[in-house]
Amino acid sequence: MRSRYLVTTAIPGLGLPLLREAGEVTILPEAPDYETLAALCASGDYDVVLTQLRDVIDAPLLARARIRGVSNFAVGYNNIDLDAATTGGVMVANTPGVLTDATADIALLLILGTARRVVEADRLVREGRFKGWAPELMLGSDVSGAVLGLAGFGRIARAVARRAIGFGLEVIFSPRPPGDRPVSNEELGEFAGRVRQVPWDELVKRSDFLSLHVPLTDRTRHLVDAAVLKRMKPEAILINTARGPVVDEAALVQALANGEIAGAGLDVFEDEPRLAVGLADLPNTVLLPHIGSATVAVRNEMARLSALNAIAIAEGRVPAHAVNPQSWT
Ligand code: 8YV
Repeated sequence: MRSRYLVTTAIPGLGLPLLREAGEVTILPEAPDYETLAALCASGDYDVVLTQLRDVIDAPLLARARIRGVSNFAVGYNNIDLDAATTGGVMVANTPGVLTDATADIALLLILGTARRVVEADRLVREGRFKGWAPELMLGSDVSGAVLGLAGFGRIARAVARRAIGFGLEVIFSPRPPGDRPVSNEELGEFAGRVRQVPWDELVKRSDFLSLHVPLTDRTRHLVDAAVLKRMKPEAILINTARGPVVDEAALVQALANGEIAGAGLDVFEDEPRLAVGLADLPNTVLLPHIGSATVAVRNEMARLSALNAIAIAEGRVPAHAVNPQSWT
């Protein structure tokens, strides 16, 4: 029997042609709600589901599901209950690596864009309020010489560090906030002697730019809450290209409105696509619609990887990017 794939949202590039060559492909006409997706997964009509971040694959859905695996079109997989998948023998795969540089570029863009007030400045020009150069027009803050604190030191954080060093920032990091673990020089590799590990609390206090690069887990949900925002410098800027719920967004709005911190550059939101009340009215923010991986080449690669992962799972092979390879042992 040919493999059967359920694709919750059409993917670009070679993704769909690869799947069609390998089996029967069903593409849903619109993003499914939870009940629809749960029923489709329970139907027994599909071997593998190719999901997006907004598709919630939780324990109750997995308990009813009759599928071999889930191929997520993302490097993050916080939409999937991994323990329940592993217990249920459901293989989960993701798309790491291919979006590292693109996402790091967006983090740098947010650092530069918030520091130099690019959105405010652009708006001023478009609205006809640019009346000529002036010594104090649209003054921002310096990036070179500033301290960049990286919360997390995985692939994307390292790619941000590489860029930031080029821009003359001093880079400090905490590898696994709010916890800690020592990172050896060997592990630091090219960064040994060029970046410095500090405890999470010091990272919060010292950073001019605090950039988040942690996965969303029970431990990192609201990692940046009202108390953390209060401990940041008043001139500090928060950058989030990771996951919205890592930040208490309502507390962030308060902190920005009260001048507890100077600005925020966000590519992700706590309850996407909704924004916390008041966030969009704050001038000291740059807000992007989750475009960290949004280049043509990167999305094509994500599509290719997620299709190859799905095909491997359907054919009973452990995929190249298995998140829980132990699920089949
Ligand atoms: C995607 C992402 O745009 O890979 C991730 O974890 O957040 C982004 O690259 C998003 O996941 C699309 O599903």
